[in-house]
Amino acid sequence: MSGGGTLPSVVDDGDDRIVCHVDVDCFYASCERLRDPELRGQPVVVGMGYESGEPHGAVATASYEARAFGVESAQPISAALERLPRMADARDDPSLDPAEAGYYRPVDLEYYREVAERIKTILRECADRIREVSVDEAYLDVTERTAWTVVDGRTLAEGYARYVKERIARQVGVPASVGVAPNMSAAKVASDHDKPDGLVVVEPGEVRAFFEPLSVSAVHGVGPVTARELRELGVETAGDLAAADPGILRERFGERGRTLHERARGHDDREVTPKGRPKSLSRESAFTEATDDAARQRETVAGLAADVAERAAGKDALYRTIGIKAVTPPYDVNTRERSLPGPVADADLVREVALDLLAEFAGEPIRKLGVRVSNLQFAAAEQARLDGWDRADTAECEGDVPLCDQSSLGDFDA
Ligand code: TTP
Ligand code: MG
Repeated sequence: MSGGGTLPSVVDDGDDRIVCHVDVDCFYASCERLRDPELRGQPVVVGMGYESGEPHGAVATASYEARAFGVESAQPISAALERLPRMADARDDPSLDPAEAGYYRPVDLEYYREVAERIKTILRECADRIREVSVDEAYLDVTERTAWTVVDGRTLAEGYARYVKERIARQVGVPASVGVAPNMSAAKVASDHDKPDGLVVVEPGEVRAFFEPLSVSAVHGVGPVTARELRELGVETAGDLAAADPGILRERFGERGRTLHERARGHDDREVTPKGRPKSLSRESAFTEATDDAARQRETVAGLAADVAERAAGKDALYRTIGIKAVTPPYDVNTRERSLPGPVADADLVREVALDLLAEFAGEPIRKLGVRVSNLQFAAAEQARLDGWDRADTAECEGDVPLCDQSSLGDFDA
């Protein structure tokens, strides 16, 4: 950020934080094994739209033993069956080898949710703040529970992560991979780095080196499409991405380019906040060309302010700080904010304060404007609902949608 103030609520590089990312290994298959010991150690395929004995449906997940046969998520069951026949068929058919067959089960979401609920209870006990990303995946901020201090050649954080992992194994009975790092995106990559049953620790100061050799698609937020586009630019590894020209990335991918560049460099300021309870809410709008037309600028800010206030109202959020962002050519990001004596939910006030802050830029050309409310508080009734782990949707933050957690709510600096 240059050319202006920084928002005090934005954390620095957060090198002292300790974030764990927990992701259960082949979750649905692990749940099936939990209630049917016959499946343990065996190839297991869980099919969406699958019915016993039928070839219909698609693979929701496969155990690692089944993956070794080439079975993977989203594959049609018929294709999976070609690679890995059903155990029942193999037993009846002398031309098939039961040692090269697997168990197929239909999805039973209700049961998986129950198991997820048991895991969630443990995770809640293990961290001060947790963010549930999908049915089998969560970020934990454990900064207050442990430390990066090294004792006998290991960090205390590693011991703590092992404790979390073992509690899940012992109390619930499913294997999970855990990544520990000073920020969310590095923790996410770490948990994925040594699956299944992984425990990967990336200490502060090692994040950039850890990313360096990885494929660019390992960077959280780089899906197959972005990976392909990056490769066209000659960017193959996360190290290449970290070293790439930020101007070119921004040109090609917009703000997202900046975020991905930062992540590859080991920076990720996002805080672990419960889903639906962001640290801030904001909206931005870019002009096709920089404009110094004060009326247009004010009109834009007024519109953004109304939008942000409405979203805050929709979330039953009160705010104590109102801010604006003004991007001036070439790409100087200026932020200004004002804090109020107490939390409010007042659309007129958001507009007034935002316009007042804009006045400082009178006469300057502006490329982009943003309005943000922060220091949020949520009404108590709403908190109970938002805390619920009530959805079985998955992989929400994968693919080419990198800004879908709290940063999608528009954190200026995400
Ligand atoms: P993931 O955590 O992505 O996958 P996983 O737990 O099966 O395997 P691993 O973490 O070891 O790589 O998703 C969690 C569950 O979500 C998964 O068990 C099944 C479900 N799911 C689908 O139904 N369809 C999909 O395409 C994916 C990726 C997951
Ligand atoms: Mg998983």
